[in-house]
Amino acid sequence: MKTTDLYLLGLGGLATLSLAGCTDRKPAARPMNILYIMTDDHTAQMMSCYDRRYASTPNLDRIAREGVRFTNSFVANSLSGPSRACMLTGKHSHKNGFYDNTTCVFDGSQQTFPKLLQQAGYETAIVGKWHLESLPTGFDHWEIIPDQGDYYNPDFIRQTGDTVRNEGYITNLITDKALAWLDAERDPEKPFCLLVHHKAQHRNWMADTCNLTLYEDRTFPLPETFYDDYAGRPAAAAQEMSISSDHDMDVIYDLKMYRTSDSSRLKELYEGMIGRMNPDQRAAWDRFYDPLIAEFHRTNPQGRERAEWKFQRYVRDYLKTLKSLDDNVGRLLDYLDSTGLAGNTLVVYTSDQGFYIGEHGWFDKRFMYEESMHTPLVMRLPGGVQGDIDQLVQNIDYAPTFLELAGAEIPDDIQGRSLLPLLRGEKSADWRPALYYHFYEYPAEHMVKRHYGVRDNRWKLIHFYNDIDHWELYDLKTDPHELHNRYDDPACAGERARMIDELLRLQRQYDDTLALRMNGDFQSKD
Ligand code: SGN
Ligand code: CA
Repeated sequence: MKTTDLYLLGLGGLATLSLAGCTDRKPAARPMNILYIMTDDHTAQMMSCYDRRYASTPNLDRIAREGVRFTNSFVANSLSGPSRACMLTGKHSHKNGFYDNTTCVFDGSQQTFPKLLQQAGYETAIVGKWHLESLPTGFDHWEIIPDQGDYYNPDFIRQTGDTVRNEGYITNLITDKALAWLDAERDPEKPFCLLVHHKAQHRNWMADTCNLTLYEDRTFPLPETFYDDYAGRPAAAAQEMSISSDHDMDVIYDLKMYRTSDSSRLKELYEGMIGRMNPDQRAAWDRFYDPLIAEFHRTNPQGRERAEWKFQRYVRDYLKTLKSLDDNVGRLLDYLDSTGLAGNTLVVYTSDQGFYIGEHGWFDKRFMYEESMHTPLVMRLPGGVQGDIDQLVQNIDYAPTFLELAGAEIPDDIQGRSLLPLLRGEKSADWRPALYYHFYEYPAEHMVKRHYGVRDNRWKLIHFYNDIDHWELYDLKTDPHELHNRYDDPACAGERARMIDELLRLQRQYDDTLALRMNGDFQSKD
């Protein structure tokens, strides 16, 4: 009998049936609640349980300490909308139909895990960033921000269809709404699945006024690859996500060096954002930034000095924004503790993808190179194992994990794999040997070319296509920063052939027919 069956029997007042013969009557097992917290553009280099160089994230680390840290967690398509669609459906982009942020509308009539959880007796809710163009389906309750939303005094779209401006800072507000639903609005008789989707850490990293002065006395180490020359990697050379380029990382919009007399590509966007602030918020903002702006114009750094000044400002803003995020995750964990829900709730923390913090000289994501494809993932399952889980996992795995936890059937067309056996410490000898990736949003902002590829525990093969036909192969063991493309290196011919076979195998398994056609000569190889 599944846990859900026990629960349903319990609801019908028949719980004792499953305990027939017992003298000591225990309550029926309740299905586990699910609290899924997903941030935007939060990368593992900025989470202290993964990397101690920059951030201190005690609340996020607590989930890992009391549960598990996945050391090899990746996304299938490193961009917000596509990642969310993969997560909701348990399928790669070519199956859920949401390939990119710019041209797609999520088909809300398709199968998603929240809908299947509803059928299994769960109450489902989402608050925060949605970013799938159509309105949410499969949720008993939802309140979302339009598109990317705003850090200050943001609008929220309600289930009634109204768009309502809320006074305050986005990360606090999303958490307030999540807590309000948990505490007073949900049906306490049903297990819940709540998705808390933050706007933070998305560009342009506008911190709460109470955190503005943090980290100003710190100078952070430049990543080893900050001055990458992109040799042997033409797609990496063609991107527009360079910290040093003022076209890509805007001094006004991204780094807040705003004067009405100056101009920049994204100045108007920034004016819209500070224009939303109330007088107190704006006064605190200007009090902090005005002296920095004056200093910036006085020193007017150029060349490498300017690039490194931009890096320091970027990291500080990112960390200040992260402080609110970590504090607010703490509020949710405290609530679970104080209500006793912690003992019966799976807590998941992840991001919609990784992000570059100066590696290769970049911000943003999109590429299959490690810092973007790799994604923080920590989970706390009551009664589950603790420590690190090293298997290769991907965001298409969340849907089947939650379904199995709920005791629901996992439909055959779901492409991900349940992580529950790993969370329960069961043997997993036949775990997948490699992961598949496919990025489509090109031509578009940041100009990262279309590509797909495969990553196993040591090697990575990437094919950039569309207006380029270029293959790359990396040995992550000897070249973890992916600086040396070994595709044409005769010493790697064996690994190259093996990885091409693995790529074709996965493209067939996942039925990515477009990609199979892009393989050129290899497609006929069967
Ligand atoms: C915005 C940002 C981009 C970012 C995309 C996608 N530009 O367009 O830098 O790559 O979102 O991000 S901005 O000028 O509007 O800030 S995603 O995480 O939502 O996919
Ligand atoms: Ca994102």
